[in-house]
Amino acid sequence: MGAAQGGVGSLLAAGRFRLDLGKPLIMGVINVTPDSFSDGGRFFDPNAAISHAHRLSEEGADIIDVGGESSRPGALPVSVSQEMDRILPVLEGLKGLEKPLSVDTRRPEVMQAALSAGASIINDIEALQAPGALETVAKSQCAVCLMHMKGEPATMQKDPHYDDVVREVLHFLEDRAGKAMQAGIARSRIVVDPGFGFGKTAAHNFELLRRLKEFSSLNLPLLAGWSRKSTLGKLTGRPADERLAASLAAALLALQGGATILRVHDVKETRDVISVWEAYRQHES
Ligand code: 9MG
Repeated sequence: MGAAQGGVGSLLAAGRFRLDLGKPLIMGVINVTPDSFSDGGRFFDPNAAISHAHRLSEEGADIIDVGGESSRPGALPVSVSQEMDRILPVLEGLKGLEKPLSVDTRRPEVMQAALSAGASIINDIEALQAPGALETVAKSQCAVCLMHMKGEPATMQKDPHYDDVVREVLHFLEDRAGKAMQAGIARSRIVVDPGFGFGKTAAHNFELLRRLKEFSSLNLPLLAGWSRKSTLGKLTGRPADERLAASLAAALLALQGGATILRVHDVKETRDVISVWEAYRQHES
């Protein structure tokens, strides 16, 4: 197993943090939006977002991911200033938290402001394709998550098509990681993510999950986000706040496929899944 992919001794360099990739990590989600699909705006108020981040941290989150723009299917973009107004007070309020803060944004201006406010990871659903994004991340020491998305959140679920979803997503991530490294972002700072639910049908999402091991060819740590997603709603017929069991099942399958970072809403329960997974792995012959 390559040094940056995960496994004993490999580390993710994220600003002043070094995250051990030898065991699965949990990224806890904080949506500072009025219209999130998963928590319906419960953390739109900065104080509510800050308390929730502390709670997720106490429950065992290794990373806190703060987002000020909804990326749910059908969501419309917000302005740069709106996005900053939402996330900066939360980052400010979390300065004392001894955990790396990640910011879910695709805009270089927001990335720069977030990094100055103490963020150590940029989580970009557009994989640093916005003009200036590669350079902004390159000149910092933060880690970056490069995610695959086909289309834009507003329209991405309108009949997405792939000839071979795994090949296309893999090729995209390889290309974006290559561009990031050419721009000066060290391999030890890069995470990749197939982007479950972003311009993909349920069949595409399950094909990616079934063949997740193929992503190990990239030799980079893999992040998976299945938590409460609509594919799980379609399967179970349940609303977002009743998708815990389905989310945990998907998290376990993602671990089995080689994911090293799980982006989740339900940290405490995901911690238990990881404990079972770790015990199972230790006793593997
Ligand atoms: C912001 N966001 C929503 N879902 C996500 C996922 O699956 N991965 C990443 N990296 N970010 C996500």
